[in-house]
Amino acid sequence: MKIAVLPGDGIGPEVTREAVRVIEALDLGIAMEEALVGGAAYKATGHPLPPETLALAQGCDAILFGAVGDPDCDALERHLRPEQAILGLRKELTLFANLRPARVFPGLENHSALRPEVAGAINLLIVRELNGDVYFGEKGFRTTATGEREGYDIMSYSESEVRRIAHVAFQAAQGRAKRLCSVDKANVLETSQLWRDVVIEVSKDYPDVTLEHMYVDNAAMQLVRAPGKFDVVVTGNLFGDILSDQASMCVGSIGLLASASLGERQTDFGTFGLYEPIHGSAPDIAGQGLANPMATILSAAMLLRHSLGLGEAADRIEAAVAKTLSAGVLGRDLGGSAGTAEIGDAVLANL
Ligand code: GGG
Repeated sequence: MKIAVLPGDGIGPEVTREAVRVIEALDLGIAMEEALVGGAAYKATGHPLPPETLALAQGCDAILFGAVGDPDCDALERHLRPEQAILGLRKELTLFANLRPARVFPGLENHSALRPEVAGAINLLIVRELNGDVYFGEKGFRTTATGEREGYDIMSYSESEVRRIAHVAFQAAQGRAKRLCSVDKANVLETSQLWRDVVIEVSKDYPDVTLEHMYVDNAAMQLVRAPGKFDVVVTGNLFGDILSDQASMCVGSIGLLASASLGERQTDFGTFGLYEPIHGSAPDIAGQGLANPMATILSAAMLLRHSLGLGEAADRIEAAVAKTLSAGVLGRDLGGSAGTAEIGDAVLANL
């Protein structure tokens, strides 16, 4: 079993280090190899996703990813910016299904960051499509006939792209409370009308799952009003990016939200995938040992479960995180004072 470790930029290396320590402590016989990605890779090689990093990722069973984004790179052309590395990995490796679970951890139910009337009920899974939408449609910059500057990003989805993510979402719902909410903007967007039509077609294969449709603006509101009403949410790349950050605040902090990006490739042990915290590189606190590594540690748990078939080890990590939170070892994002290494130490002690 081999994992590619891509720490990236900003707080990425700090939080990834703690997740690697946790995997090592479990002594599972997993080889890990590190490579540059994002702004760090651009600075060293001139490319945010160097061919050797992509080759390493392709040759492993799974990827543990930190975060990308570096203000030093803000002035670069778009194809050289750090964020292109994660978009490139998702596209090159056909990782089209991003699973973003959000639930209130044991020990946090009464935390002041949470609204007590909804906290106990929140246990949702956002299934975000990752290979289409405005992120990958034609984009550009032009000057109009009147001399005005104009930027454009084409939003497009093909039927097959919607169909394959819909299947993932229905199957996820079958393993949970059997409720699926498909989020779109079908009253305005052609892509969303296609999305809705295809999701309805796919639903015929899953008669045991209750399907509802919600416009994205309403979904944003309902996530605040009654997040406990959602089970599985399936949506496009852009809406999923925004709604999952919003969902993270329903459960306390973005520092707790892990994610798995999966495709169809199978390894000897499970499904090949990339695992990353949903947060970015947080350059404002980088290098200070302040970031909460729990989202990355929980991403490592998802990696062990989905890509390496090590469900028991994943359960141990999740239990150790819950115990750490219950013991009041909280990062600054949750109103505590524990630093990155201190949280990592506590999770290790609780394994
Ligand atoms: N670990 C998540 C991360 O690095 N996010 C930075 C980013 O630009 N992400 C784009 C996206 O998730 O679509």
